[in-house]
Amino acid sequence: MKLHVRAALASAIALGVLLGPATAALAEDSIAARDPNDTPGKLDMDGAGMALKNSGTLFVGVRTFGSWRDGLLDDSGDNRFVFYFNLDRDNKAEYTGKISLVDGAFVLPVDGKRQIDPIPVTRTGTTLKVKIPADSPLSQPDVKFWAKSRLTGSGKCSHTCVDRAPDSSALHF
Ligand SMILES: [Ca+2]
Ligand SMILES: [Ca+2]
Repeated sequence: MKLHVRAALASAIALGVLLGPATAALAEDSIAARDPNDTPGKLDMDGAGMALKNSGTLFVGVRTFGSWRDGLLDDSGDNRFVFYFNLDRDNKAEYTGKISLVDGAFVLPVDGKRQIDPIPVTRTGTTLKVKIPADSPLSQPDVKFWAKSRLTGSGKCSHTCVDRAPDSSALHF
């Protein structure tokens, strides 16, 4: 049991570090949570993480268990990672972004109270990471973040597979 706890902790730390070694070193705050192998299909998330640097730059990201091809998130289809940002301590997200592949690059357009320019997304292996500038309304120390993946494919996902991470809560500092 002790070993199990230690492995889970090490894995959560690894997920935080995936947001970037420089990010981790300079972070004012960082948080990461594992998500179980709980959803069929290729977009089953292994975890989500968030880090706020002293500069005010906010990083958010997710990692999947398995690999998948970029085209799975092509803008012409319905498959997405959806990022939720709750800024005022209620249970609703004020801003929602949906990641897709547009002209060969991943991007996060954001809908919400104020207009925000689409934010570039970086893919490294099975991790998607978004760097949100310090002057964005999303870069708040009390931000709550969670993510969903949505995949409509074949087999068990012929209707739609949705994974949420964390399952029933949000990441917050
Ligand atoms: Ca999962
Ligand atoms: Ca989940």
